[in-house]
Amino acid sequence: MIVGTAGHIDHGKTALVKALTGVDADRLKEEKARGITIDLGYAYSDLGDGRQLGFVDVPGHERFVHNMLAGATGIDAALLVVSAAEGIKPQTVEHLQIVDLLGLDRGLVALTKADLADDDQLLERMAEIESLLSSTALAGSEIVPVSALTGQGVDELKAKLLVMGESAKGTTGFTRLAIDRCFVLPGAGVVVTGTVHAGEIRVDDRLLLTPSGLEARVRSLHAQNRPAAVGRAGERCALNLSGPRLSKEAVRRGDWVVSPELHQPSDRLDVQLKLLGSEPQQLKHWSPVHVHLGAAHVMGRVALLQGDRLTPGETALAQLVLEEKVGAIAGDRAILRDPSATRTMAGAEVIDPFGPPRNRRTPRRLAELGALATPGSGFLAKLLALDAGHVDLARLSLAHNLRQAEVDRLLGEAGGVRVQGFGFLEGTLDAARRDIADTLAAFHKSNADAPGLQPERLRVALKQRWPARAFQALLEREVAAKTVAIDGGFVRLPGHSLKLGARDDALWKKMSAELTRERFRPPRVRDFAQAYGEPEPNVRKVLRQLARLGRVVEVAPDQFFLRPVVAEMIAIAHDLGPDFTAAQFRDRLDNGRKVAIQILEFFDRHGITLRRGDLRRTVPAKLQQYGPPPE
Ligand SMILES: Nc1nc2c(ncn2[C@@H]2O[C@H](COP(=O)(O)OP(=O)(O)OP(=O)(O)O)[C@@H](O)[C@H]2O)c(=O)[nH]1
Ligand SMILES: [Mg+2]
Repeated sequence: MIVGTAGHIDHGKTALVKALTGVDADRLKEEKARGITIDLGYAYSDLGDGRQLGFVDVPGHERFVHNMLAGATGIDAALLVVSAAEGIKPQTVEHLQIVDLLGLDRGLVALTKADLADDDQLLERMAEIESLLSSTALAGSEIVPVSALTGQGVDELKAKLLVMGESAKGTTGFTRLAIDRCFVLPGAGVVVTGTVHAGEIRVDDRLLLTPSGLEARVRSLHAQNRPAAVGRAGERCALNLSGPRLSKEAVRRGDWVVSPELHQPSDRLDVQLKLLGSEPQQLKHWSPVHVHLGAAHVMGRVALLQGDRLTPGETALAQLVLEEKVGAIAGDRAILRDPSATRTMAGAEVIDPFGPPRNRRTPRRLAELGALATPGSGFLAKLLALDAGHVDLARLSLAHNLRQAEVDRLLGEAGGVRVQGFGFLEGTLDAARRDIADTLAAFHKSNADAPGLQPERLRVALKQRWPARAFQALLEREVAAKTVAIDGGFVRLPGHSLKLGARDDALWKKMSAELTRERFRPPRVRDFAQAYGEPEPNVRKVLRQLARLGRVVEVAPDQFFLRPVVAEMIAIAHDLGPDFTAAQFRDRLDNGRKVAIQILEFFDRHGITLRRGDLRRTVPAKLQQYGPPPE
């Protein structure tokens, strides 16, 4: 478990960490010279029995809150430090707000410099602190008077820290580590350090940096300051990385090292936003803010999704629109500070790391976000139960850092079934089946001479409007179940066959006899028109309708062949063996050079033949494209 300090400048955080671990976490020259902490410091205390306490020591100075944030987002428990000599000060309050907004509910308070106060003063301070904590997740936390100078209370504090338990970070998901430092170690190369937020990291793992996408192989690693074969969620690790384009300059604090599966940087985070009650005024839509997430710090704007203003102390759905992409998953906490970075304004919990750029506040989207905001795994059942409820399972896996087995388990628990990449409830699938069948039946009834609906037309004609990809999955399910058929790009009910009007039907009978008789050299549209005294456009219309039904194929403009004849000609071409000429083909069909070449060019266009110079060969995978050749 990693404990992070918090508290006002000069209240004794670094001195306390030293008293607890023996390590001076102020490592910078400037820190030593000024006697203040500027950047994050790290210290570990080995207790000899395998147990260990890890500390992140943060600066208290108001100008370095951004550094404090880079450390605080990875910790499991807070050690709030308040000087008995000074009591509650501005960064005591701000750091506590941050800890609370991060959702940390484990912590202790160290009432430091106890040697400078008498018992009455200590009791008074403790009462003040208790009341400050009471409105936070740390309400009721123990307050331990300590002195780094005399050693009073230090052992007691250590014992209490040790029983706070284990890190709650899960090792089951894909790996992600938030980088807070990057440096070059002579002889080793690029080293990054940070907290593993999920999963495990092993030597030789091939990982990616988010958002840059740079490749990084783990050459060696330290976990909690010791050489290790594996680093686990909840531990601080140092990774020695190598990669083709990796350098110290290419890595920044705030980048993530992730499993390739998890690399999906985003600049639109849909969140549940809580505006602090201490804010002086309402938060307006599109306010600029500093956003701190993981160890990252970027500028962004708040798009409010419910109303145009948010009242201090209230919570609402919002989209954080960032100036740079970051790595984020659902459940991550972000802290928002005002544009001049002088105060903490709000906290945000990521609900969907891939917020849509458009339609982000439609009723449908708000219903989805409301379902997603349900705590625990209950969100999935709620999403599925929405009208036209469906879940993109690949997106779910990425957004929640879940492996496929876990996604399937949760889907099962929520009563859902997988159809290709989507999850649905059975009832939803039944309704979609009826909707598709009813819509097609109605269409066939009023359009008896049309072969059916193109898929996109069908999608928008349904009672229930589905996104294109979810509809595709539903439609393929219907095709597999043979409740609908797709012919020549048209969806129809299996029982529907095209009915030509009596006139057109008579025309087709005459033409089909000719197409059979002269099967390799069939008459063209104009020939039919002249022979039967029909207007050309009508002949063309009838033949095109039959083409959509798959009865004829338009091999060259206005020249239609019966479909089985096309299959027969493919078989003949194949029979000629590899590297045949147009003349050989023409001789077999006996249909003249011009038509033979038109047919071969049609084959070339459809990938049925490959042409090199004057020679062609058939492509085995394409031989059945027009069905089996007739006996
Ligand atoms: N008398 C007394 N002095 C202390 C104690 N702890 C710290 N100090 C002194 O208080 C000063 C500040 O201590 P630090 O530990 O650097 O304070 P800090 O909270 O880390 O300060 P920042 O990191 O800059 O926010 C130093 O001069 C310490 O020697 C204590 O228990 N008793
Ligand atoms: Mg310090």
